[in-house]
Amino acid sequence: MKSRAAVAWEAGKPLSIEEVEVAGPKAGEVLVRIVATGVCHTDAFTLSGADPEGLFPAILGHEGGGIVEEVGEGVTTLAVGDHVIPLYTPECGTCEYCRSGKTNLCQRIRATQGQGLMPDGTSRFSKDGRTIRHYMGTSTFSEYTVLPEIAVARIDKAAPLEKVCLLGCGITTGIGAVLNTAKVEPGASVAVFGLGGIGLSVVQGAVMARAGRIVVVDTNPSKFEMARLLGATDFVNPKDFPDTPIQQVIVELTGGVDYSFECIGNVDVMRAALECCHKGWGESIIIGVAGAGQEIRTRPFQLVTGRVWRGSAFGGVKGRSQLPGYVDRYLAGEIRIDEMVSQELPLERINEAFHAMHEGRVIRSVIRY
Ligand code: NAD
Ligand code: AHE
Ligand code: ZN
Ligand code: ZN
Repeated sequence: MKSRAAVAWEAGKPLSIEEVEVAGPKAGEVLVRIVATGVCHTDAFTLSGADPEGLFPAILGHEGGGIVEEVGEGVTTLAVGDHVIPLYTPECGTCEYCRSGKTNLCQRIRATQGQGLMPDGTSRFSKDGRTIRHYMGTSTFSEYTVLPEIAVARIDKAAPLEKVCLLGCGITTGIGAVLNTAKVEPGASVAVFGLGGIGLSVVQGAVMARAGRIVVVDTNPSKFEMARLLGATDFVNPKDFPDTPIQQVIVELTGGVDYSFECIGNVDVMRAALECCHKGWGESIIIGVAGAGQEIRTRPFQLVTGRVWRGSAFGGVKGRSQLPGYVDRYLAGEIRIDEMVSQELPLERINEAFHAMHEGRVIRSVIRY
C-alpha cells in the first residue's frame, strides 16, 4: 500500500515528504495507522548524524499513537481497531531480560531493530524500488507503519491519540526515571538538568514521588515557567554563573541533592549532574543520549565517596504490561500531557517541528496525520 511519510534520505538534511510503499505485515506483525506522533530530541540526534546506529535512508519517529489496521499470521494479542502505542522498547515476556525482573530492556529483536530492519531482517518500506530503513522499530513519521506484535501496547480507546502519543517516549521516560530507576522517596531533593519534554516529565515524576526540593537547571529561562507550573521549586540558569561550575552552585544551594537527572545528552553536564549529588548517597540518572565518540568523566573519588551513576531507558517501563496504566493515569488526571503539547502540525510541516525544538521554542510538537 501507499503511505505518506517524512523520509530522512541522509544525515543533516531536512526530512522529505514522500509517498512510500509499505508492504503488509508478515507473521507476528501488525500494520498500524499512525494518528499522531511527537517529535523527540532523539529523532533530531539521529537525523544529525551523531547516532552511531543512524542508518539512511530511514523513516524516523518513535513517539506515536495509532490504530491497528491489519494483523499478520499468528498475531493473537491485537486485533483490527485496537488503539495502540508503538514501543521502541518491546516486551516479549520470555527473553532472559524480560524474565530477569531487573530491566525493561527486552532484547528479543534488539539486533535487527538497531539495523533498521524487521525481525526477519527485511524492511517493509521502499520508494521506487529503493529500500528505506525502519527506525527504533517504530517509524512513526509514516502514516502507515508495520510493527512486531511484541512492540505494541494496546491502550484505552477513550484516550486522545494526539495527546497520549507522548507517552510513547518523553513523558513516560521522565516519570519512569524518577519512579522506577531512581525510586525517589518523599522529601528527597532533586536536580533536573534540561527542561525539554524529558526534564519536565522528570519534574512531574518528582512531584508524584512527593520530592521536597526540585531544582531545575536550563540555559533557556523560558522553560522555567512550565517547570514552575509542574511543581519545580528552584530555578538555575548556568548563564547567570559564568565563573562557577554549576555543580558548585547547586551544592551551595542544597548541600548536595539526593537525586539528579541529566536530560540533555551533554557529557559535561552529566559530570556536573553526578558531582552535585550528596556525598555518601546521592544518585545521578543519565537519560540524555550523547553522540558517537562522546564519553563521560569524573574523578573516581566521586564514586568512592558514595555517589552513584545510573542510566535509564524508557524510564524503566515495560511497555506492554505497564504503559496502558500510564494512559489510564492520564485519563484519571494524574499525569499531565496537554500542557506539554506546544503546537500541532501536519506532516508536511514536520521540519518546522525540528527547527522549533532546536530554537527552544517548544516543549513538544505533535504531528497529526
Ligand atoms: P529537548 O531538546 O526538548 O530539551 C533539552 C533541554 O536542555 C532544552 O530545554 C535546552 O535548553 C536544555 N539545555 C541544553 N543545553 C543545556 C546546558 N548546557 N545546560 C542546561 N540546559 C541545557 O530534548 P528532549 O526531547 O527533552 O530530550 C532530552 C534528552 O533525552 C536528549 O538527549 C534525548 O535524546 C534523550 N532521551 C533519552 C531517552 C531515554 O530513554 N534515555 C528518552 C527520550 C529522550
Ligand atoms: N542509538 C544510540 C542510543 C540511543 C539510545 O540510547 N536510545 C534510548 C532511547 S532514546 C528515546 O528517545 C534507548 O532506549 N536505549 C536503549 C537501547 O537499547 O537502544 C547509540 O548510542 O547507539
Ligand atoms: Zn524519544
Ligand atoms: Zn523480552
